[in-house]
Amino acid sequence: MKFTDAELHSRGEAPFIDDLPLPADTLFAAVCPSPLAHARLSRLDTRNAEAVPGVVRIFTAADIPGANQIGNVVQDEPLLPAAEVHYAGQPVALVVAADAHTARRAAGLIAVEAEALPAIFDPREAYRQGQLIGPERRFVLGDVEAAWGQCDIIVTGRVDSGPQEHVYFETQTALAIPAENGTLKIFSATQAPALVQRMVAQVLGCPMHQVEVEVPRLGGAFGGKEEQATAWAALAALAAHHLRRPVKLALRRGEDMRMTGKRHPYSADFRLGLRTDGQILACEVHFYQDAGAVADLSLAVLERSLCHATGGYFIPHVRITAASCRTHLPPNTACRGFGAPQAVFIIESAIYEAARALRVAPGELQRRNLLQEGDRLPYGMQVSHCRLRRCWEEAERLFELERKRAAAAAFNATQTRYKKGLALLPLCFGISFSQTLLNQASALVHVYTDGSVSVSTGAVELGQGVRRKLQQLVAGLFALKPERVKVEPTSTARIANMSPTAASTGADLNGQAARMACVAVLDRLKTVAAAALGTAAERLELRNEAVYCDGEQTELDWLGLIRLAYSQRVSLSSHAFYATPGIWFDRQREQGQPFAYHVFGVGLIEATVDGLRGTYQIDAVHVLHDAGQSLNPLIDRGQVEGGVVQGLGWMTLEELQYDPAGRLATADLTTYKIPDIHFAPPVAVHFLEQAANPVGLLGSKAIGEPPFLYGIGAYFALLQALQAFRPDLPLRYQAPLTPEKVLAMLYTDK
Ligand code: LUZ
Ligand code: MOS
Repeated sequence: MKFTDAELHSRGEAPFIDDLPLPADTLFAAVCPSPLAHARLSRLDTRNAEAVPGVVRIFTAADIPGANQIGNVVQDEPLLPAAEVHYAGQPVALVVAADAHTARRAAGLIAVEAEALPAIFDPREAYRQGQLIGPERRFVLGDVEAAWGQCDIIVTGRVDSGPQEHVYFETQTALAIPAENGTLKIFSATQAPALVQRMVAQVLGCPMHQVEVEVPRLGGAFGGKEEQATAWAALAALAAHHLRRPVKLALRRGEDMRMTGKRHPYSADFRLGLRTDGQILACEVHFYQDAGAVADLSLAVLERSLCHATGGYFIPHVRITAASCRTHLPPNTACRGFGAPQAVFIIESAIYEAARALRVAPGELQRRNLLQEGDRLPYGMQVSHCRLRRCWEEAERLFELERKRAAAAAFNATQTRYKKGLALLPLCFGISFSQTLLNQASALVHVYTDGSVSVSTGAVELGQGVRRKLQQLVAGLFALKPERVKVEPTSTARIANMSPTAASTGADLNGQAARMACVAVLDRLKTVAAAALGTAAERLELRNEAVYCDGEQTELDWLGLIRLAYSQRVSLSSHAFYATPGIWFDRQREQGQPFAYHVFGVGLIEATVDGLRGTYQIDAVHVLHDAGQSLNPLIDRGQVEGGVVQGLGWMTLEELQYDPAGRLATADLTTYKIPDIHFAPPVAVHFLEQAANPVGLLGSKAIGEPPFLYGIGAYFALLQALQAFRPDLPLRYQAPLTPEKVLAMLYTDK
């Protein structure tokens, strides 16, 4: 590979699906969205749309040859609705035309005749009406009822967090190309190629082997393409199947924002009991998750929330109840952190409230209750190799916390217009898909006769650098220069049944499989070399593209060895399969060992609030992060920085607003503000040293999602600054804390 993905990105040369050269007879599709949030469909009047010159055909539910169903976890999601619509923006018809502009214009001319039905936009209201997706779940540890009596103080409260748009650079895109004999090749911007393949086959009523899904790379995903790339690929495939011509469907930003789901908003009630010495004894939380209109991944997200309900703390008596509530909004979905950030915001809010009641610094309560080795989590698993206290202690020293606290206090004592706050966020994030079965991966490695290597896995490159990590891993195992190793685009024809590239496990799972495949080839090569050199295979190793025996270079180099093995008819290819050992979860008892390990760390956020304007600045972020023995510290640093900034955005600026009919009012980036280069603070990233992960790939730890959680500290840094203006401030835990809300909190007494 001449350039890595990172190099291609920075040169502006990384091709996405939208950049692929198109076959000459390609047609273009556009979606007609439902204008209503909940309605009974009576008729789609397509006459005006059909009359537009260039329109080739309009597809509706009646055109689906197989099952009109793309629900994965729960079968509750039609590709195109036949009778009812369940959210504004839901695709009701597909227009195919000679060009995208014509298709879009025609889609706008379809009259959706429908009878409006009552719609719900609030998860608590959905809960009251019994609109639940799946049964309510409950995790219990200890005896919470008995524990309340031992508490000196009990605080209660309500916490809300808002939705978050993924804002991947590349919008949802698919290109379906008919090939010979009724087969289809689909280029899909998906984190889950096997899911797209399965759903397309189901919709078309054909075997999965008729459908190949290939992903060159994604321009970001953040969970938004784990489940929600499927519809667009299936729609393009439906049209290509009928018309026997290539069909491309690429959403525009506004369409994408209106039609796809977000991070789940959560509302929660908490009750936290402590002793006066600051030890937390009991915790009760009730989550109301806003699932949107269909199940999507909501139940899996809910499970991760349950698992992270006590954050980085040990609480001996716990009862967590969680409900996934069906509303008439686009189906909410995976988004970096997958329900853990919402849960952690809630427990951190409870602790902040308790600190106020006890008149101690929040950091004191946090430190006192940090998880340690062997502590039991609400799902029964004991933390092992716990590094949280070590992280906290090192962070206090490394970040010069005492000095920073004193400086902020001195600043606040002298300044009237500006006040500073700082907050720490301890991280404990479980790694593995909580659905045990998804923790599997395979890899296919070929060594060609010129000594170059091809690696295929199920990992999708989404900007997180997984290709680079795999390339480096394989080059290391064969002792080759990285340029000799190519990591292939992800394809269902090379790798079957891959799990989505998600849950921060992409490099972990696929890297393990790639390692096993390489080791199998390597073992064969060593046998060949041992025979040729008249020695034992155990004495041999590969180094610097040559064979070494007992540490001495032999006359056999990499290319010579490959040619020798080929001439002796020894296979230069291998396929390998990896399944994370030791994990399980029992949903009857709500107990198990769902995670292979945990990622730890501590983040510090410093903020300054302008009490006149309500605006604020995040001054600096310091992170001490446990990346294990990092596979690539530069990539991991980028993941930490990006995760932190995305977390800051969720807590501060990013606010989606809907009109009373449930239509997104902030469907572009002028009204939905995300952190930009001016907002983003410097993020100082330190990795915990001497931290090899005994159960990770070459000692590494997963990196993708955990650092997002550090951004949650911003909410509490801001609250602290606000309390410096007004010690009697009525605290509210309602993210995002936009400048408008800051002003309202400072100057109104609600
Ligand atoms: N996807 C999923 C995920 O299906 N299960 C998970 O546990 C998960 N965790 C994080 C992100 N995506
Ligand atoms: Mo994800 S939220 O790991 O797709």
